[in-house]
Amino acid sequence: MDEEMFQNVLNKASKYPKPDVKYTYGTAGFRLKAELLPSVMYRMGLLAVLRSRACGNQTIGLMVTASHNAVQDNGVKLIDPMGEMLEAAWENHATELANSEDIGQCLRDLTKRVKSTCQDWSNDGNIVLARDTRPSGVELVQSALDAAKAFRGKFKDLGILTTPQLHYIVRCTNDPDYGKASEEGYYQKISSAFLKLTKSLTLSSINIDGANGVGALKFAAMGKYLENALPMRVYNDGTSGELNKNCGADFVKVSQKAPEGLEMIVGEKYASVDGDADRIVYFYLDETGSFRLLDGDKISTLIAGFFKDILVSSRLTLERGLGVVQTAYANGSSTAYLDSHLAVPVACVKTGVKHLHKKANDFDIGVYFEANGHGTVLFSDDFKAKLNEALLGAETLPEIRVKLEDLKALMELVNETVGDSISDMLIVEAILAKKGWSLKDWDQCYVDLPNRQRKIQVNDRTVVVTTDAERKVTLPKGLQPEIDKLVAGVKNGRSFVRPSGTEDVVRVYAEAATREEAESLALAVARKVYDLAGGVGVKPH
Ligand code: NG1
Ligand code: ZN
Repeated sequence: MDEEMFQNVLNKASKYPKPDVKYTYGTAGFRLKAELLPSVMYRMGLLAVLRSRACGNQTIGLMVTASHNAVQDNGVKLIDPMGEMLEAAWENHATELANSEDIGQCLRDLTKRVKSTCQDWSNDGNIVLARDTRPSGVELVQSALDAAKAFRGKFKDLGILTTPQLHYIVRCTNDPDYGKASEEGYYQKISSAFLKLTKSLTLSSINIDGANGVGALKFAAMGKYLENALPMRVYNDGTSGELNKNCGADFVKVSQKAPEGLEMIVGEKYASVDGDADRIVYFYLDETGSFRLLDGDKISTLIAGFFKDILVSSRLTLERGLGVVQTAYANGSSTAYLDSHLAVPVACVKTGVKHLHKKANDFDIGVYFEANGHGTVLFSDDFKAKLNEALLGAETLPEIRVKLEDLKALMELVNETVGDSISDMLIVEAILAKKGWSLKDWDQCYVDLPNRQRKIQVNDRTVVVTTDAERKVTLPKGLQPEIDKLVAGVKNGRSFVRPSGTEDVVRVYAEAATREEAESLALAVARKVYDLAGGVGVKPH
């Protein structure tokens, strides 16, 4: 091993001293107050280069973002070669490296370990970096670049991008068949699929809440490629308001009200994205002026229903078929609708996109969404091969060919690497246009059960341990029987408790037949958590 290189890495590291913090690479990578991140960022620059070396010099992505969190926060996630999230074993390497007191030694050991088990080791190392619009991102990217230089990796700083754009670019860099590896290539691929699908259809305009973040910039950029097929107005574009403050997809989903910064009008269509534009939720005002939310569950049922119809009419037969993946946060009505109305199989997995993504691979067409609006669709190789074969078949009837072509365009419109608000919005818009549906028509597919989420501060959130895709708690002992008792007394009641992976809190979810019951069930469960899991501060009331 090259001692000079490790010495160089160590020397440069002194610019980024590690504060007294225990870091964990969680479901969203590292996410903290920005001032606690320079040392982490330096180390993740090193890890990204090492990961690339271990993947035979395929390009690895490094995204600097804290998504829907406050502007003072920031974070970092690594992206694996096919545009997917970092492999689980490497999450542990990331945590180890971020916490090491002797970074030179830790990196030397890690390199040795990785190299010894690696089939296609390369001495090069290639990474691409991007950031959202957080001001702290500029210096944080610089720390990662310093690391890459010291560790003799090659790097490309792509400036400001949405998280899904960077995932797409990483994928295309390593798999050019997927598309052109640039921001422009992204707009071209997605817009041309959208224009194909909506050819000769008239689309009504959409109002987008850009959360004062990168989404606002990139929706506007995409607009230029859509040839006026979809009139878009972007609000909360960052020129005055603060990132994610009283706006954006998370605010709208959790508070179930309109974001600040736009005046809602009855009959108009609205969507909110989050701070790195990987989530989207829709909303509108009904005739009575009530706010109506169409969340990730409504999006996944819309997409699954459309795929179901088109699969039937295109006569494609698939072994593993169409399926939907949800988490425990999915509204009970959405699960019932998929099950009994659409007859589409539903799987439930733990919170965290990587779990949904993995499970979606079990289907030929796997639709996955978190209720908060993060999701996409995955297609199996078998599906792709069958579709292409049917399209090439000389005997394919013209009316079937039209359906197959729609299916192909729909597939190209999807960003399979990760949830993507731009791609997801265009999928929704294309489906609504094809069906001739308004948001109200879509909304009426099923009625959400009223629900409420709460956060409880506890001494140590790891005392809460869950099982059954987080739908039951095993620890603290006695908590689950209490939840069961509370739920039993409520019509259509359901409630679960889990430690957050991204914040230092325990989350409570409750749903019931009425808003009042959902509220009081959430409160009662929150109070039990407070009592049995070591609540701190004021008891929920
Ligand atoms: P945690 O903090 O583990 O609940 C939150 C979201 C997840 C996911 C991650 C990553 C909820 C209830 N949880 O996770 O769905 O999006 O952040 O950003 O919305
Ligand atoms: Zn996000």
